[in-house]
Amino acid sequence: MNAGTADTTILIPGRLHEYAIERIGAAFRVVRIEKADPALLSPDMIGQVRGIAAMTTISAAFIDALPQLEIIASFGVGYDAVDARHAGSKGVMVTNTPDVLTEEVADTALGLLINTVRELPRAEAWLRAGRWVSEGNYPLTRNTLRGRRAGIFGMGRIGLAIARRLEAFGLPVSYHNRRPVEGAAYPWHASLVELAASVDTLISVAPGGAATEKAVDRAVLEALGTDGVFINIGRGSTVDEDALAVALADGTIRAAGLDVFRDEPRVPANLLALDNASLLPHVGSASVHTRKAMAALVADNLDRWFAAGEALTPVPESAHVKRRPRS
Ligand code: 8YV
Repeated sequence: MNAGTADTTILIPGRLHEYAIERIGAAFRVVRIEKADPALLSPDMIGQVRGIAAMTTISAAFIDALPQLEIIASFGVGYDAVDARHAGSKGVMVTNTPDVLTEEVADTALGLLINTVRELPRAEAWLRAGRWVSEGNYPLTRNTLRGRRAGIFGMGRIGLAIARRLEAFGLPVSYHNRRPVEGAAYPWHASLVELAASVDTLISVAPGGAATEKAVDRAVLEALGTDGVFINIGRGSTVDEDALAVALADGTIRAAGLDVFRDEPRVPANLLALDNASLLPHVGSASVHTRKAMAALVADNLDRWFAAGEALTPVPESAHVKRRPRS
């Protein structure tokens, strides 16, 4: 155990990566509960929790219920499940796990794009079903990456890593963020509809939350057009899934590749029914290598916070938070 942290209580609500649990358990006193519900903690315990490590929803009410809480170390780069603004306003640090998953998620995005456009999962299913022998070659795909123009919604670290890969594939790239990204040498569009209208391949890496709720709607899909391909590797909440299912069914756009959904792990039946949708079960960062690096960063943030009073990867909403003297 680290000197001085063995009596520091870290709460782990719900499931968490085993390596994070192991690392945190080696340095701190760990309390585990089924979900982030204060009713599951004794009054004593409520007064002891100084840190949370989680990959689940952490609400404002839960933060308020824990008077000694100093830090929430969230697993994942997206932290829409944590009320980070509230935490920041209460002087509670929130950390996420950026950088260590960037290249993995970008790899997955390109895989999903190619699967969607060139129908590789369906071609493999053809082979496995014996149809290559019984019926002959898999039909030529109507879609190709050749000649496509890509637009990225959410040009952060992962967006840039996807853009680099798209460039290597020979596709011109442009993007939409609220503001142009300093140092990004790609054309910026002031609105998502404008971006969609100027490309035929829209890739969303946008984070979840109120600002992006159902941002990809009927109007965006119409602007993308009948050759349009939509890829989502960010968050399901950024898409109007019903509008997307209709757009895929009625030919408003050509195809979609989705790794994320609004109500995971439930995937809407109207998307499952479509053969021009390529669907993955949220595997963007899901390799042993990358998930272990994410778990390590959760533990490293807690270690650094309690040893030195600073976090390695604070989210912007809590970047101002300083460690308070203990009451
Ligand atoms: C993880 C993710 O699947 O990092 C993110 O934001 O969506 C994924 O890498 C997720 O965090 C696991 O809960």
